Order: sequence, then C-alpha cells, then structure tokens
Amino acid sequence: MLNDLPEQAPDKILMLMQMYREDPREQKIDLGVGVYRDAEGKTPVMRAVKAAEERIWKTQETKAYTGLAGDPAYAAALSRMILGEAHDEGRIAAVATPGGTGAIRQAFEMIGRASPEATIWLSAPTWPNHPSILKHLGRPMAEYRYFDAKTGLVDFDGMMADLAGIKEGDVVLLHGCCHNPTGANLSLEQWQQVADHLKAKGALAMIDIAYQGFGDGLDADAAGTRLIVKTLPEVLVAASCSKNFGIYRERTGLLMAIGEGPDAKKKAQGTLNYLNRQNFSFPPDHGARIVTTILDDEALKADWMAELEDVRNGMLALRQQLADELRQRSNSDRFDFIARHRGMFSRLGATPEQVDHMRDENGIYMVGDSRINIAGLNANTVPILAQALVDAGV
Ligand code: PLP
Ligand code: TYF
Repeated sequence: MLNDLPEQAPDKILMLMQMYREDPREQKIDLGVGVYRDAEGKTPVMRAVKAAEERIWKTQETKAYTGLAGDPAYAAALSRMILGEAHDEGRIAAVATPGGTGAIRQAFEMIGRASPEATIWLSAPTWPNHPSILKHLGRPMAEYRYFDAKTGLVDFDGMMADLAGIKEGDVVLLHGCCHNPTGANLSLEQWQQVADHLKAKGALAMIDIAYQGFGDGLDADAAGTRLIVKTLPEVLVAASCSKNFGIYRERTGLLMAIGEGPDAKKKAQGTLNYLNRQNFSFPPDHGARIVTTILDDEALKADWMAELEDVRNGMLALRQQLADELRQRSNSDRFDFIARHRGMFSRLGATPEQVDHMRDENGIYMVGDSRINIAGLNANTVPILAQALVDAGV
C-alpha cells in the first residue's frame, strides 16, 4: 500500500526554512516563514504567557478531557476579544481547534456539509493552505482579484468586479487583517462595501484572522470582522492565537459560526462538535488555557497587550525604515507601499528570478512570490535588503 501513495508537493514556505538552515554563509537573512522574530532573531515566549503557564502549573488539578468544543471559557474570552461590540452570545456557536489551520479546515468541512454546491471564493493571491485544503476536500473554489502589483495596494475595483459573479449561498473568504501574503488591506469603507454586496447577493463571509494586534492594534485589526458580523446574517470566523500570543506550537485556534436565531446556533454547535469528534475528538487545551488565563486577568492582559504593542510598533518602524532606504537608494517613491502595508508581510514585486538572485548573491531568503517577513529584519539588515533589491533591479 505505502508504495502506491502519490508524491506530495512540499510546502514551499517550509521548504525555504530548510534551505536557509542548510546555507553555510554567515551573512544571511531569513525573511521566509511567518514567525515573529525580535531584533536578535529570537522568537521569545511572551511575558504574560510565561506567567500564565506558571499559574496553570501551580493550580491545575486535572488534565482529564475537556468537552468536544474545548473549555467554554476559552471561546467566551477569545470571541469577546475578536468581536468586541459585535459580540452577541445568542448568535455564536464556537469550538476550540488545533491552530487557525484547524479552524479553517473545520469551516471548509462545515460549508461542505451544509451546501456542497457553494463556491468558496479566495483572494488572488492568498495563503497557499487555503486552496490546498479546499482541493484536498474537493470543495468548489474560485478566485477574486485582490492585489494590484503595480501600486502594491488592493485592486478594489478588480475585487468588486469579480465578486459581482458570486451566487446566493457562496462563501467569500476574507483575511481579517494583515493580508498574507501581500500586506495590503481593505479600508473600513471598502469592508462596508464588500459586506453590503455580500448581503445583497445572499452570500456568506468567512474570515481568517491570524494576526489580530499585528497591524493597527487589537481593536482596529478586528474592525472589518466586526462590521461584517454586524451586517451579515451568517459569518464564519477562523481565528489563530499562534502569532499574537506567540504560542505557535501549542496549536491554539477558534472557529466561530455566527448565525441568526437559536435554531441556527444549536445546529451549528452540533456540527462543530461533531466535526471535532470526527477529526481528533478533543481539541488541544494548553494554549487555550494560556489565552483564557491572560484574557480573564486584568494585569496579565495589560502586560500581554503592552508586549504585543511593542512587537507591532517594532514592525512598523522597520517598514518605515525600509521604505525610506528604498526611496533614497532607488531615487523613487515606488516602494512607499511598504510603509502602508500592515502585519508581518509585504509582497515586494520582485520576479522569481530576482528572488533567486538575491538568495544566491546576498543570502536573502524570501518566498518565491517576493513576500518578505518584516520581522525577519532588524535596523542593521534593512539597508542590506534595500541595496540588494536595487541591485537586483526590482
Ligand atoms: N491563516 C493565515 C492567513 C496564516 O498566515 C496562518 C499562519 O500562520 C494561519 C491562518 C494559521 O496559523 P496556525 O494554524 O499556526 O494557527
Ligand atoms: O504564511 C506563513 O508563513 C505562516 C506560517 O504550511 C505557515 O502562515 C506557513 C506554512 C504552513 C503553515 C504555517
């Protein structure tokens, strides 16, 4: 049997990590995988996470199973953080999942159970795992234009023109903030236009929010999601705590199915629990417990928010420095979009050949589509990247 297995294409982002590790050069810069790193290149455990873990270690009396949906206190705390004023207990069914990826996977499966004909619309480009999971599940999918490579900003006219083609019951997947891989994001006015359009069409929104707090702040980054939830009768939200709590390997996610009326909530909760049971029974709890401990304690929450703000402001400063360096070295403003982008990523607009060239010549590792992880830079490496981009003719 095992010999009959088909070859699987490797994940390009994860492959790049491997290549970087194997590169013997001393001067090399890793701008690949989306993991936050500080100026020393470390991914530290956040202070509040350490404190929460200590508290859990001291007080936890059992590691018996939680419920199929995970600890309800986790869903309550995290859903409030994400939805803010749009939080409405009566509308929300939720389950803890293994990471944001687990939430996305379950959301796609849920859509397939309710409406197998529904097309799921993805931004072009999007996080490669979106189409990959949809293909694996055999779900119909389509793309809408999103990124204007010339300006480095959102191609909103193209997006709305393509979304004119959605049918009733289709699902449009939107990145809640800090779009991966481009870094280009919708304005609130644009979010409202998308919401109104989906409502008029009778379509659903699915929101993947994996970087809340990395862009303009915790509330600002969730503003589009909240607006969608207030406008549309039905929304799925797949959230990840990997980045904003820095607990990548704990696999901490949440899937919310938000509907109207008690029947919708009950049915949605039943299906979410069922899907968890089919896939892995009980979701992981340690990361969820860390998040709940922090969000439910004022002092821990304040400290976590302060550290997250430092992370966010550090990335913004690097963006500004890179845009300034490029303005000077290229004698043009064509890279100014880098300072307007938000989150960990920016797509720079280099060709695959230029990307290869910068890796070979300068030891600079970025994803093949010229996505960089801003947090892979520091004040000393920004000028090196800027010069390499100019030298490569980007
Ligand atoms: N969605 C997007 C857009 C991402 O970039 C990521 C990546 O980390 C995820 C979801 C899921 O992250 P995780 O499964 O590590 O929580
Ligand atoms: O886009 C990224 O770099 C992050 C991390 O299969 C990641 O989202 C990359 C690949 C993958 C899972 C997570």
